Amino acid sequence: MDEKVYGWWLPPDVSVHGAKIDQLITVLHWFMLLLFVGWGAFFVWTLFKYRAREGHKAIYAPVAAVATKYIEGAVVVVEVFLLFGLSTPVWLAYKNNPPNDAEAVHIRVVAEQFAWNFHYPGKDKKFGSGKLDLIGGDNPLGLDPEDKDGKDDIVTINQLHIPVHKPVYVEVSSKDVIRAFNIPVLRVKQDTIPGQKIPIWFEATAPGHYEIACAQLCGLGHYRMRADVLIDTPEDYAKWEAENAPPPQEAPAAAAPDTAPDNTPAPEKK
Ligand SMILES: [Cu+2]
Repeated sequence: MDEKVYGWWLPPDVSVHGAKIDQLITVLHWFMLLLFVGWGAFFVWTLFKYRAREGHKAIYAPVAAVATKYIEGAVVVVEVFLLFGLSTPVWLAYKNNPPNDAEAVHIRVVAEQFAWNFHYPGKDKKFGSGKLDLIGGDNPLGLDPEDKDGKDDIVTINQLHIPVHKPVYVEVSSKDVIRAFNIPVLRVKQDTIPGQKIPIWFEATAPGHYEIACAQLCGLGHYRMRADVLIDTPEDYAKWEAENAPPPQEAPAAAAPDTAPDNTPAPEKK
């Protein structure tokens, strides 16, 4: 990953919906700057004007000033406008427009201590089912080997591959505690909650190698919940899919240890 792409300001935006979010962030920051400078200047002015000095007596009763009431009223009006006039419409436009089911790439994300599991449905576009008691070191999602829908599924750890220029529909969940799935360059951030599958979607506009972070302090290993997101060209994505399906646990290790994955370049058809 090229860390130089992350400068001092916002990370690069390679998302279809990112421009609107950036616009919102910019407006909010200018408003916060205005408030900060305004209230800061007022604070310094009061320190000077009401400082302890000869012939001056402190007043303990509230001051009946009219101007500050108008200013406070104006701040409330602007904040209501920011929330209901700018933020809510952007959020609703996003949340009410999930991508077309047929054309989207579906991925499930399951967070755990302290890693990200990515589950792809494979060629049949059906996720294999999982069982809690099957979860183990080599089967982090507890996928049932008997389930035919799961035969061609791909499971990766800390490595998310997505195709460029294609909507991606992700359901995020967590095995244990609340975390937050955050891909800064795609302007995606969604809490992961145990027991819930929360949908989120995005579309990348350029290939590249970036970073996923956990944006919710979730334990001692929170700092190492970094993962790679690889935005592939359609050819690279197809190649990666072919190379990684079926998943490693599918290989009949006891039956044919020598001929296992090397001689199977293409995914097996069921
Ligand atoms: Cu975390």
